[in-house]
Order: sequence, then C-alpha cells, then structure tokens
Amino acid sequence: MPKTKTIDGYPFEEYHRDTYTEEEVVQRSNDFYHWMDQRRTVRDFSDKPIPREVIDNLILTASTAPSGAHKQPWTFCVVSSPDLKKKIRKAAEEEEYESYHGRMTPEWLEDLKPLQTDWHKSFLETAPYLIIVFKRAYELDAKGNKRNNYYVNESVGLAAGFLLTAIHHAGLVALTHTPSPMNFLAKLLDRPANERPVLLIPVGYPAHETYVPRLRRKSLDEVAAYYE
Ligand code: IYR
Repeated sequence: MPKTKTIDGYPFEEYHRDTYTEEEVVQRSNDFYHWMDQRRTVRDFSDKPIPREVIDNLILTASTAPSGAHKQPWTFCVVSSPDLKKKIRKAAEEEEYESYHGRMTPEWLEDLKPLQTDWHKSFLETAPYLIIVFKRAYELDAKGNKRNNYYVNESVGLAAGFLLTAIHHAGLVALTHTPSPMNFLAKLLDRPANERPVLLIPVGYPAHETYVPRLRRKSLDEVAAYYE
C-alpha cells in the first residue's frame, strides 16, 4: 500500500515509478521512437474479428491520458454491429461525396493527392470495430446543472494519441477518419447534447495486402527548436 497524506482535506498518495540508468533511458527512448515510427495510418482492413476485451483495454489505456482538472471529457463509442456500420458508412459517404465534389478547396484536394483518398469508405464496414471518439463539452450534475469541462479539445486529442499508441502496441492498425461534417454520428448513436463527435477510428488487422503512401516524416531539425 502506498503512503498517504491529506493536503487541505484532500487525499494524496505517494507515487513511485521505475527509473533507469542514463544508458537505459537513452536506449529505451531510442527503441520506442523506432517502434513508434513503424505506426502507419492504414485504410485496408481485414475483417478478422478482435476480442471485445482488446477494445476494452485500448479504451482504458486511452482514458489514462491527462485531462483538464482530471475531468476525462471523452466518451468512446464502440460499433461492431454490421447494421450500424452500414448506416455509418452510408451517411459518411454521402457527406464525403459532397466534400470531394465541391466542399474541399482545390488546394486541399491537391494536398490529398499523395494519399489517394476519395469518397468511398468501405473500411467502415470491413474493420471489425469502429471507435468513435466524442468530446464532452460539459457535464450535468445530479440536479441537472451544467458543470464545465476544461481544455476539452486538448484532452481529447491526448486521449486519441494514447488510443492510437495502444492500438499500435497491440499489433493492430487504425485510421483517424474525420468525415465532415460529422454530426450524423451523434444522431446515429443517439448521443446526449453535451457530446460532439471528434474522430472516427476503424480498428482491426491490416488486410492481407496493404499499401500505404510512401511518406517521409520531418527531420528533428524541422520539428524542434532547442534553446540551450
Ligand atoms: N475527410 C476526408 C478527406 C481527408 C482529409 C484529410 I486533412 C486527410 O488527411 C485525409 C482525408 C476523408 O476522410 O477522405
């Protein structure tokens, strides 16, 4: 049992974590970077099933992310019903068709060319699970009064990052899909008024033959500025 104390009436507990030698820290950071660098956004999914327990663990991991005032302002909706996946695909494709045929600017369409995406979203039916990440703009207390959440976008972004890392760690693949506008998801999933959809993440095994665009990640020089 960890040591505990109270500060101004609030409980605290001693926190311990394993630390490593400097050499080990260098090794671990380098290993983890190279391992994370193998994560790719995938659009070709196998329909091979995944145990529900795996999805539960991925969501529990995502929910360990830090959040404003520890409000954990997120809900992860898990869709495996073929009927609901079909409805989501249909609604997403209707929106995406409009996006690709006039709503997106020519510059945007040009920027997407290397990814070769289009309005067809068959992965929404192929992947065994769709995880739809909702942000919770506020909470309702027992009396029905609104209680604020804080840094909701940042918090949900962090949780989504943890989710993608957990998916990669489990040996699965994902796509951060953002059908736009995406409010049809709140309707189809019958979500309460305080929730807004943020990301739709199909999760599964990669298809037998999977191709991803050849992309290069920015160098350290391009993404970091050091003030020493
Ligand atoms: N939401 C569309 C278009 C799209 C937009 C961006 I920015 C991407 O990085 C990829 C796709 C779609 O999902 O096809």
